[in-house]
Amino acid sequence: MTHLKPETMGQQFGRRSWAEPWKIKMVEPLRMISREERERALVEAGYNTFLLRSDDVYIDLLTDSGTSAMSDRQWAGMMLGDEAYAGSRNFYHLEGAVQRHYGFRHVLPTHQGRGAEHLISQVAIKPGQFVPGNMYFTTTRLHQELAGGQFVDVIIDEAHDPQDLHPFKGDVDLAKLGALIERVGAGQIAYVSLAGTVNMAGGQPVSMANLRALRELCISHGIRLFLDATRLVENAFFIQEQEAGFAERSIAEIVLEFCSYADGAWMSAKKDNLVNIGGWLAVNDDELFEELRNLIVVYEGLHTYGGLAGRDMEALAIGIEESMQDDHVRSRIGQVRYLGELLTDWGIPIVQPVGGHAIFLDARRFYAHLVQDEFPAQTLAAELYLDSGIRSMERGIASAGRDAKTGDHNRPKLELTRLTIPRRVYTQAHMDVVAESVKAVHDERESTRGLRMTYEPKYLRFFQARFERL
Ligand code: P71
Repeated sequence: MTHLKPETMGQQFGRRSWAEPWKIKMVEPLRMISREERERALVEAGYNTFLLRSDDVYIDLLTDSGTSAMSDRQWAGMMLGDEAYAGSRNFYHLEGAVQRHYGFRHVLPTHQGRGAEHLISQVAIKPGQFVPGNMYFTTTRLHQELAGGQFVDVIIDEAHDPQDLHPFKGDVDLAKLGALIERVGAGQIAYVSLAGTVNMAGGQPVSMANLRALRELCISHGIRLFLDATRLVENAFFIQEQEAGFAERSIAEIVLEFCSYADGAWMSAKKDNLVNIGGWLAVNDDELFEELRNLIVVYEGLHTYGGLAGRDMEALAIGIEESMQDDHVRSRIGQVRYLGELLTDWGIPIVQPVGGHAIFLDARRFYAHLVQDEFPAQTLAAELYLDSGIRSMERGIASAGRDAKTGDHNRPKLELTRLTIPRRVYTQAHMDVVAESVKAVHDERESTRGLRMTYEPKYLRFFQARFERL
């Protein structure tokens, strides 16, 4: 065997290395069970990674939602929880942090993102109205539909092609939106629902230029624009890096400008904002706020806690500040990209360009011999778990559910398996182990069989569906 000279990660890519802007103060042991035990656990879970026990998982890349490590400052903040039923001081800290960093006037805490989605959908959608958006997200679309709305995908076509290298695949196709307005009339459009970055497209960003043009189009038709701000900080990183005129602007400044073009936003704070639970909803309009503040007491709690403990709101207020720091965002996305660079170099099909929060394996090309109805992405998630105990998430035909009218499967173009990287949790060595496991599963791809669904729940079926090997 030839002896290769070891090189650091930076040297391999011809640059100086950088490192995470933190050090580790507390560790949580990981456990790896044997291959036989994993096989048993997988059958028991019906080949659905959502149904595995986390004790049976080695490296957990199911989601970046609520799985981040909090800082020492956030933990200290937890001890300063003011658990008053009404008017907790931590609420005012949270309100101030959202106002300062996202720029909206009125703020409501919610138990998590979907709590906020529920409220905004119920208040801002009239039955029969349309809700155009830059690709669907599962919970977002469901709440829009439950409020009587109909989601319409107006993202650019490039977003549906995993190999297209467009730098802003989250952009809205203004011609598609214009055609919808023409067809149904502006009055039949509840609002435009814009996510930055776009989760289901692979964590792909929206450009500021596109948003500015979108804003103008909305204003000219009197249509409101609401943001899904869940991973907006990550979106700002791509604007800073890729869009002309933003290289010298901070992440915080870019986020603030982005939000200035919107009428409000909902947030799953479990992602960008670095907390294990929480969300918020923020709007500018007084009347709209009035209605939301009234509805929140029915579903979430009083408007100064919205389903969160005082300590949760404090950790969230601090998490918002930390999430805006440039060196934090750079190392977070840098880690995702490192994994992406390895897999790309080894010829493993992934969504390109690599987005903000995850590597999305392209299961269609990975398992070219499986048809979509054999659940290639679900199969890949199962095989990865079997190989190494790594947990990933299906984002394909199972996630897309059924057509509300015809009852047939929705068959999305993207059939993906997501390796989602929690923030501040795993190291570069973990990424190496993950990459090698993906490669091992890839090497065995031709002998892999697909799955059949044996149990299908009515709502968001992917969470609890069960499968069997074909
Ligand atoms: C993710 C999640 C969590 C999740 C949700 C549904 C199915 C599987 C996993 C949640 C989001 C999100 C965006 C863009 C709103 C929510 C809901 N993502 N918008 O990616 O990504 O927030 O989970 O706090 O209710 O694993 P919530």
